[in-house]
Amino acid sequence: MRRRFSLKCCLFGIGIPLTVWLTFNLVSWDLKLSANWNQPSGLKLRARKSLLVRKDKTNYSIEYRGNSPQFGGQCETISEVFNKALVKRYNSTVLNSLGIVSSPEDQKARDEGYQKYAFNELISNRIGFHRAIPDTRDPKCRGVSFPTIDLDASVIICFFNELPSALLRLVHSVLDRSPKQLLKEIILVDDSSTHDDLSCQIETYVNQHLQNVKFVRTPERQGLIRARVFGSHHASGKVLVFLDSHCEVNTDWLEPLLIRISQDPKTVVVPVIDIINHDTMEYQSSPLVKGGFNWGLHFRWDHLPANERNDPKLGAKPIPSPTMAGGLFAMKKSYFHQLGEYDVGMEIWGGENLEISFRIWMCGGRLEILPCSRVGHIFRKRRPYGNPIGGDTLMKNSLRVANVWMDEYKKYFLKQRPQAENVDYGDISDRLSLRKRLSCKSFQWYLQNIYPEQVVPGEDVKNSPPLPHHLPNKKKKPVVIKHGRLKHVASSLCVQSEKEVYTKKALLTLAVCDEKTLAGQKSQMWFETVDNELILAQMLCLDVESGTTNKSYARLMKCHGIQGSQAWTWTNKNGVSVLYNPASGRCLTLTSARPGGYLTLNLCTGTKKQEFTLS
Ligand code: UD2
Ligand code: MN
Repeated sequence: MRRRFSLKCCLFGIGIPLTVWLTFNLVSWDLKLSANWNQPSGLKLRARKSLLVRKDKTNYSIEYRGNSPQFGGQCETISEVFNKALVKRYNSTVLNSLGIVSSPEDQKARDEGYQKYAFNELISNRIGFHRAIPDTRDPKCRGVSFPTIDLDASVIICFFNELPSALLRLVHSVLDRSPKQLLKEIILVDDSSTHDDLSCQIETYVNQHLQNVKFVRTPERQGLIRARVFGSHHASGKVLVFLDSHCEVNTDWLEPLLIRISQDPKTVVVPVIDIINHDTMEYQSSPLVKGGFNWGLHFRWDHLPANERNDPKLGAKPIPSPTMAGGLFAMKKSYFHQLGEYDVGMEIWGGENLEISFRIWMCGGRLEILPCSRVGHIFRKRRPYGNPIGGDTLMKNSLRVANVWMDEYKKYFLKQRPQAENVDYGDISDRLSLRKRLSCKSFQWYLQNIYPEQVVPGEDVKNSPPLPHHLPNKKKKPVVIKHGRLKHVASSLCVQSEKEVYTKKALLTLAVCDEKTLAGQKSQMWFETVDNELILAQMLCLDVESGTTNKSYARLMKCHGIQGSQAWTWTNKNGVSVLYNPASGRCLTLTSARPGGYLTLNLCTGTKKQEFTLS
């Protein structure tokens, strides 16, 4: 409401004189900047064009120059989350039972959080704005003294409808873990979030409590690509560091990035992207890999070639990478502008990471992953936001990439995505002239010199297959720490499978404990592992059907080794020892305390129906 009102006011009250003034300024500004910068960027060309040619796009041009629109006044209330988070510090790197769901209100908050953000809001809010995280760097990176660095960074964080606790934990992690002299500022770009109240609260919090953090807002939703360009135009540091809005930076994350850029201003650097588990918020180390892509123009991770894998300096040495994932990288501001910023004809999400990667390598730069810089990111299973312009923005953006950068190799993309033939990808002439102006090399050169591992359709397979996008941990052999019967305390009954121990999807039930026969030794014997799995008869894992449905049954599934639905921790709730599944926030519960009673997952209330032992 507030926002609509202020926009209206803006449009009718000062809109017309403002437009005239901005039109005038826009033209002289463009000329000024073209003179300052060696290469005028695609954005400026497009902005000028759109001003002259497409009236409906006038606002779009203006927003790169104007101040960000403000809400009319203060937010009515600062919510609980903010007040609590201000004073709290979560000092452990282990999350224990933070995700426990013990009331219908908890359950509601958790479910709504998944809906809105596609990760566990309950845990994120309970952690607050500060927490300790494990230092995931190779020991070779630690304890080194850094040289004097003659650069400073503007950290640009664009967000659309982000959960405040996730965003502000990132902001505080940057403030807490970056040397003051190297951090020029943090720029928060609100890409016209529609959660008005939260957006206003974030702005108020930032203005009241944080120095060196600028809050700017796009007047209308731009998508992450144009929002980043918008943010970069507000930056005054020598280096731009882009981060997704649900990250946390790790110890000494900034120094390696800046040092490398100061050695070579045309090197674009990427930290290792550690994994923040979307269900549990646990911070986990990622393996060292490179960025690649497939011919459908999806980003993927590739193994390191053997010579790099066996290099004794691995872990501390830069890893040249054919592409970047997109969300986290640093480059010199002057180089960002010189190289043509981003393709601002791209919409909302997707493809810009491959575009900038190709551009960097083909136009004389370099792209590296720096293993001594670590930043965690919440990898989600889905994008929780919509797209106001409709259509498949990844498809449109990828078509722009293929047509500008891929020369004759674009046919492989079109073959993979035949639907692309009929998609309008807009005008790419600015980007084609940029490519010419920068005298960029061919895509064939890029494939031969930068990405020789890539298999071109029709050519022989040369190298090992790619890794999947989300880097699941490798399946390890289970390490058993304890074994025995899983007993329900009050009834002294034992948990076993409803079917044979090797039957997948079988539900779990209670039975009279059989401690005498050989069959009982097997069918009621549970093995607890270091990874918090409970494996029946060393065969199948205790698993839950689904984390969010109201009543989910416990069942046996093949062990997948990535925790989640198969992780169980012993937790004390109201003096009762319960088996808590962090991924669902729920506890193992009986339907009834008699033989044949089933086991389900329920709110952790600490009742007798949830009290178990392994003995
Ligand atoms: C990955 C990248 C992401 C981007 C994307 C391809 C990582 C970790 N993330 O997807 O940065 O390169 O691939 O385009 O490599 N946002 C806006 N406005 C919008 C939509 C999104 O500001 O209209 C923000 C969003 O709040 C987030 C960032 O852009 O901070 C990236 O979006 P995402 O997290 O949904 O992308 P992700 O991680 O799936
Ligand atoms: Mn992201």
